[in-house]
Amino acid sequence: SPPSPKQQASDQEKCGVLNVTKITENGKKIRKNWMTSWTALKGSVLLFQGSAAGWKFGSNQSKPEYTVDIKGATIDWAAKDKSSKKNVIELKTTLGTELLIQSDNDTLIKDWYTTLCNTAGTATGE
Ligand code: I3S
Repeated sequence: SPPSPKQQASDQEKCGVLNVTKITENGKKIRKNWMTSWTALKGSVLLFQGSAAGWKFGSNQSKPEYTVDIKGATIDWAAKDKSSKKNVIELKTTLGTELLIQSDNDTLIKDWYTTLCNTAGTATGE
């Protein structure tokens, strides 16, 4: 039977278009490469999908998509020295991956900030 509207709502919690770059991979600093991505949060898993050719998110990537579990991740507004862009969120996972997430839309980015904080925090049981 098809999922109820309630089930669908809990399966797909939030999605939208954001600018994103990975800055650290396995604890090692990597070159910034800002990309516009379709972003979806499902449970504590954040999925980024590229549409443009050449969309690449760090190394070891065969598909134009990237998923990261943000359970227990540290979420904060990025310090000025991390980027010249406005509205930049810094996300550090427990495995030492660091991402920057950005949008010029103030309302949109604040919504994401709240959602990401709640998701990372709730998942740790704090
Ligand atoms: O932190 P950085 O290195 O100043 O970041 C900028 C660079 O990645 C730059 O690319 P190239 O160094 O490959 O030219 C990007 O175009 C900029 O967008 C990066 O800075 P912002 O401040 O936009 O995050």
